[in-house]
Amino acid sequence: MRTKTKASAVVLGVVTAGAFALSTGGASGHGYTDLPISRQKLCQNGTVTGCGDIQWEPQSVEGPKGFPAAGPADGRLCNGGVSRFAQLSSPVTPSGAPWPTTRVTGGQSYTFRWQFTAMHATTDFEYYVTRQGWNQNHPLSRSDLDLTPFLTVPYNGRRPPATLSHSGTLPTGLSGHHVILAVWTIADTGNAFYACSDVTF
Ligand SMILES: [Cu+2]
Repeated sequence: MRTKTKASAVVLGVVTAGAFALSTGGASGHGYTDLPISRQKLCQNGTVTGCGDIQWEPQSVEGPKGFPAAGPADGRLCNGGVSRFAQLSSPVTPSGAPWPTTRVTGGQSYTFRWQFTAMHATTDFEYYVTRQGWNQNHPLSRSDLDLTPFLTVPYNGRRPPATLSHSGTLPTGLSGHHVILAVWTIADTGNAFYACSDVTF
């Protein structure tokens, strides 16, 4: 009996160590958008306060890839399904104020920018935007978004530079406050990185 307990403990220990390695693997590296500025970057640079852990690691909003068919659950898109970053999915900042927005113009070219702390092999970058009349009073969900990306930048498994910019045309027909959801899909893992940016058209 004593031996069996010991064996179980050893097995449990291995499983725990494995889970730990998974959850922390590459934790130092990833990326986020700063043009238009993302919620995680606003938390990191102190424009928005009280965000919790995300202020130390805006690059770590990492969740399952495959959006919109798979990926984070509705209401958890802006935090990549990571519970400790849940503030990012709130429709308002931790102080209850609206998220600061970047002014943009539909139909115009815009240069999107990512900052990377690790340059992972990349499938592509996709950008989604909310529909006109989306529900601004709940955490962002698929029903709020046009689920066809307005911009897709294929990357064919290459690794991006530390700072990557690419241009695309912003959709027309939108006015007022919207959210752009940027998705960086990693080629050689099951994950993607998510960043929500609030904009005013
Ligand atoms: Cu990484």
